[in-house]
Amino acid sequence: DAPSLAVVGVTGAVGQEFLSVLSDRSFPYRSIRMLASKRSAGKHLTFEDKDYVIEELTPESFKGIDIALFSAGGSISKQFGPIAADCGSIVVDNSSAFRMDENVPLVIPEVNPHAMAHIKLGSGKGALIANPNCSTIICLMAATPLHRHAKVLRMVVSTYQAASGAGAAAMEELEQQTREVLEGKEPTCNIFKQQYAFNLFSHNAPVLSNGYNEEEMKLVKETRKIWNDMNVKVTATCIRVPVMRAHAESVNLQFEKPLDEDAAREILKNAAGVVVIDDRASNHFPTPLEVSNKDDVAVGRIRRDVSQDGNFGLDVFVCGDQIRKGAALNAIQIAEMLL
Ligand code: 11C
Repeated sequence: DAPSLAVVGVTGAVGQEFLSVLSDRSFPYRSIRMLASKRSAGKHLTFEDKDYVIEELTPESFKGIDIALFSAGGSISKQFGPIAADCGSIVVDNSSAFRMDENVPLVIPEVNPHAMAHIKLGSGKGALIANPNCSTIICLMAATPLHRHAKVLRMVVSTYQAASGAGAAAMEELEQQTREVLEGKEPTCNIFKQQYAFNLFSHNAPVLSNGYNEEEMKLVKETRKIWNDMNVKVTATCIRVPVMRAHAESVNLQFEKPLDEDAAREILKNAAGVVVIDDRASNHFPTPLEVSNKDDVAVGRIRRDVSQDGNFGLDVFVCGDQIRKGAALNAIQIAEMLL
């Protein structure tokens, strides 16, 4: 039998993308429960030509649900994720709530599918599976194929992150501010403290006592967990840029074994979920717009790091759709592995 599904946070940017990706990939299901906060309960939505009434998320929402896709923020996940798992649902959670819990697999299907091999649909046992942070997913889609060949010892990541990472309201704010600035008006700042249109700023996640913000430390900690390598050295600087829905990242890699740029390009061309856009002659490399609404992560600027000896270092530039591979698509690929 096809599984019964629940989508938690169905009115959000990722919730809506869950539905698009389910439909695009013809994900099999026998029923879908559309769940959101009280505010949206009672509203109607159409999915695959069928009318659904959005239901309020309650502890009773998960009875009979096989797979629950969560994207309603960390506190909702913390409260309702374990309830759903206790009801026998397999929860694929897009929030940061359980990512670093040692009993919860943190999975990118192309990278570490084995981490969730013990979780079986139809066993009657519920479980939690965490979707990594979008900037980690996009970075590791490019870095992992190279890591498998030459073992990354150290990785330096600089991000250029889109509005979508902060939700649908942030995307609206970027659009509204752009219009306001062009009209000579004062830009409205509700989501971010500073002007976003025609500007960029350090990622809005809270800054920790070590000076890194939470987004940066997610890259550090999640990489170690996903690669199961507590020794890999990772540092990151995360920046919010006025782009709508795809993140870009500069990734500098230091390897244990030599890996030249031609070999790296071939490895990336053959990597699942990756496309190489690396045309030096016409200066054509990945852009956020080119990967928007696309499944694959694009990699380019593949070049030897001249600051390192021999072929022990590479620089690459990566772009990936934040809402799709960075969130909804990755979660649904996890769900597909359960089928
Ligand atoms: C961003 N990655 O682009 C963030 C948002 O841990 O799931 C998602 C935060 C998270 O702003």
